[in-house]
Amino acid sequence: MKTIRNKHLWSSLLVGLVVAGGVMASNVTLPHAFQPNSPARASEVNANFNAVKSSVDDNHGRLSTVETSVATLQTANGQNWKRGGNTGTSMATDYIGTADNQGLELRVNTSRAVQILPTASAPNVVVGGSECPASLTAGVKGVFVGGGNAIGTYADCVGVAAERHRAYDNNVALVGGYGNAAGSNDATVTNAEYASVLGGTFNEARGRAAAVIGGEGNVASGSHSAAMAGSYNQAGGISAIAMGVRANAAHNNSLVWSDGSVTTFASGAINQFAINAAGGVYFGRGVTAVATVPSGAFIATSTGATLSTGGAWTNASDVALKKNLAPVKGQEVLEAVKSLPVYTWNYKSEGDGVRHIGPTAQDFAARFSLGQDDKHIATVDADGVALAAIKGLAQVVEEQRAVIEAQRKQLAGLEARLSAIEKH
Ligand SMILES: [Ca+2]
Repeated sequence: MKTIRNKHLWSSLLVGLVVAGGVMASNVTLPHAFQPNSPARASEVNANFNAVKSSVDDNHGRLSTVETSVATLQTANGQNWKRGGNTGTSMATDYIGTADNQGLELRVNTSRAVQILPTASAPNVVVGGSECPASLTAGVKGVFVGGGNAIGTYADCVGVAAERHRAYDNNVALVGGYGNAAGSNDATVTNAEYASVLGGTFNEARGRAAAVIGGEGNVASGSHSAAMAGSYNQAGGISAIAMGVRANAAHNNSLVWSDGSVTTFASGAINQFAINAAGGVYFGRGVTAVATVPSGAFIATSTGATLSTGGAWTNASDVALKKNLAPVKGQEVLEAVKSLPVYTWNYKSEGDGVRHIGPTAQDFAARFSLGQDDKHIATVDADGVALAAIKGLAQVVEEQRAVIEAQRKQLAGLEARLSAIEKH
């Protein structure tokens, strides 16, 4: 065997072997060192070579492991979500989230922005920070809590339950606002599902499928009820609606609107539509200007007809609203009235004991041809017929009075003549 006498030659050989592999070699401790002018035994040289071979073999194994890991990482990298967006994904199999019973949290600038919380079925989604966190009753599912105080700008809400958004039942939603609650705060999370509060402050949608739309201090406790905007409204009846200020729709299917001029304004019966409006009520048709309720009117309409604050229905009769004015012969109207049947009767929709008096619309129309059809009698026409008949009757009376006066004068003349005869 050839003898190697130079230690530096050994070092160059080892470095070359390692660098040729492309990786750093592990440390090698050579069992023998050779000195200049000292013979190197074959066994010692072989031992050194064996040590080098063992190290090279070890590095080979390590490289194989690294190559396998790199291949695995390359494969995994192709499946990761990328900042620049992915291609070739499938909603059926690809998703961001967890595969176990752990939630997912999104943060910005280290602050919580969104929490997605797992349940046995529909997850709960809470948008907002942790400074003023929403309160979700244990066991609820399918809940959505949007911004509002959940964003967490009111530090004083921490520890004050009423100032947090609260979700008491399954599948409720609190979209925004502050200190709102959806669902009923009781022992079950299924008796007021689908309730929601759109916004506002300290509103509560307690009934099943109930809703509050903004405002403050509104409560919709009836199922399918709604308290809409305004403040301190209550919708306690089923499918009831309360609007304005301090309106109380306590009965089923009632709709109550109040202006806040009173402490409370409540429905009085089911299926009732109740309005409390100190500024009056206006009904318009095709109105493009401001709704105006004249002084002295409670209900005004775009037709000009009103209900006075004293309780009198008042027809529109302004000459400016009229055309084709034609004179009326009072005695002709009187003759028609004389032939007009007049009855006492009751409406079918009212009780038999509620009696009225007047002609039928058909008899009225047959004689006067007034109004829109022969099914109705407008009060303005009935009044007009009565006035015209009165004028006709007054004319008759006046003519009779003239006859009587003439007869009186004739009688006076006769009496004078008779008296003169009797004196003779
Ligand atoms: Ca409940």
